[in-house]
Formats: sequence, C-alpha cells, structure tokens
Amino acid sequence: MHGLEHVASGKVRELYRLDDDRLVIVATDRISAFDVVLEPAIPDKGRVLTGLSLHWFDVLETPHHLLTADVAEIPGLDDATRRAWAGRAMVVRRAEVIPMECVVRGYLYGSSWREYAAGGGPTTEHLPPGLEEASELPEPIFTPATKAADGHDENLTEAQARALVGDERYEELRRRSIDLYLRGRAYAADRGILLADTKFEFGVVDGELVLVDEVLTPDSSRYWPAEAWKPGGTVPSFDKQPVRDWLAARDWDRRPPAPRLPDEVVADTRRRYVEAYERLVGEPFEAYLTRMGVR
Ligand code: Q0N
Repeated sequence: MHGLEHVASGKVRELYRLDDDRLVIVATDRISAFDVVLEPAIPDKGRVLTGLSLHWFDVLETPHHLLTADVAEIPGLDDATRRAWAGRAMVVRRAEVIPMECVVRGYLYGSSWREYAAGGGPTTEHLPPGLEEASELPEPIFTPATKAADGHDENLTEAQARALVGDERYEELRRRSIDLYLRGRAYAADRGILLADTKFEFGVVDGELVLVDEVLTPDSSRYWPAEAWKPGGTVPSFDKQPVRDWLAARDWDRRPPAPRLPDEVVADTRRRYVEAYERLVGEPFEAYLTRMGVR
C-alpha cells in the first residue's frame, strides 16, 4: 500500500496525488493497439517509456513539469511499491493543463492520410494536392485535437483551436510544438529513427507554459525505422509492428477483447521497445534499470 490518492487512469498510465502541488505519474506495462488494451502486458514497457521521457526532458531543454524520477523522494511508499515503481514513476509539478492535444505531423499518415485521401478535413486544410501516403510534408503541420467525452480524439480546425485557447496561446503552442518536433526529429534521425508525428501536452505552472505528460515516447509518437520508410503505402511501426502483424493475421475485428498475445510476440515487442530506448538514448537499457535501482 502506498496511501497516495488515485487521481486518474489512462489506458496505460496511472496518476496519483502527492500533495497540493505535485502528482506522480506511473507508466504501467500495458499496451494498446487499435485503441484496445491487450493482454498480457509487455515487461518493462512502462520503464522504457519513462526512461525515454526523462531523456527527452533532459535533451530538449524546454520548461517542463518533471521534478524527479527518484522513487526514494516519494514519501510513504512501502518497499514493494517503491520497487514496483522504480524507473516508471515521475514526480511532476501540478499544472493547469491546456485542454488541447498539440499534435505535430511531419509525414502524411494514419488518420490524417485517410482524411486527405477522402477529400480533406481539419488536419489537412493547409496541404497541397497530390501527396502520397507516408510522404514527407513540405513543412511540419500543427494539427491540434481535443479529447471528446468518450476519450476519442477530435481533430480541430485552426479556427476551432484558436477559439478554444485564444489566438495568442494558440500561436505560442504551435511555435513551441513545431520547434520541439523539429529538434526531436533531427535528434532521432541521427540515430536512424524517423519521427513521423507526435503529440505534446502543455500546462501552466506559476504563469509559465510548461511541457507536461510523457514526451516523444513511442506511445505519444509514431516512430519508424529509417530504412523501412517509403512513401506510397504503409510503413511498419518501430515498436508495435509485431503486435499489429499478429493481430492482422488473426483476423480480429478490433472489438474488445483482443486475442491474447503469445509469448513470442510479447518478447519480440519488448525487444523493439528496448531497442528504441537504446538507439535514442545511446546506452544499454540495463544501465537505465541499474541507475533507477530496478535490478
Ligand atoms: C494531467 N493528464 C492527462 C497520466 C497522464 N503536470 C500535470 N498537472 C496536472 N495534471 C496533469 C499533469 C500531467 N501530466 C495530465 N491528466 C492530468 C494524461 N494523464 C493520463 C493518466 O496518466
């Protein structure tokens, strides 16, 4: 037992209250595909994602909400929880979260490609005609979305986004988001990984606009192996492709529950997450686990 008040559950993360000013985000090993949480979990996936967020907070040098990822600094945890949370928990400053997901896309893919191919919509309103699926965009586009009541993302037109947060805030969020995306993309490209698109969340603490939530993780971003990218069709996901391929071969109708993942698919997927960590951070994942007191 840890005694912290549970604040919210996401598909893969849990949020707790530490005190009036601080929250604890715990990344679990749950994995989702096609918006459904699968079983079993992927061992250490939450630690890979937390390790990647810590790395990006470190290298991006942008105002953010992270205070510490050292579980020794969380008061009142029993030994079992401290061990379970090591490497996967972040203590963060409580922010007033901006109610808009700041999506940046450098390539035309996924829901945005489908929208474009069907004749256009909010995410593609400023794009030229004649682009192919997975093509690199002339410049990154800011395609914000809101979380609808059912938890599904709803894309906003630029006018809707401006109305939601105000013109000044909109322009600040767009500038900060595109700048972070471009810097993250250049960093990843140097390590053989394409950052196709990503989603940032921001909040306000003491009047300052800070990056919150997870940052440039495989769950909030679309990472592609650089050598596998080719415009004109689908591109395999760096992390989840083994899961997607296995589910596709099973002919699952995408209604829960999904079929249970076999051990080989779980092991293969874990390797892909660990490889993403090692390529992006440039150290063995085991070194992260040791530093965080996990093993
Ligand atoms: C917050 N969410 C949405 C964790 C993430 N620094 C903050 N201050 C206040 N609220 C939030 C943060 C952050 N980060 C962010 N909800 C509250 C995403 N959650 C979903 C559940 O797990």
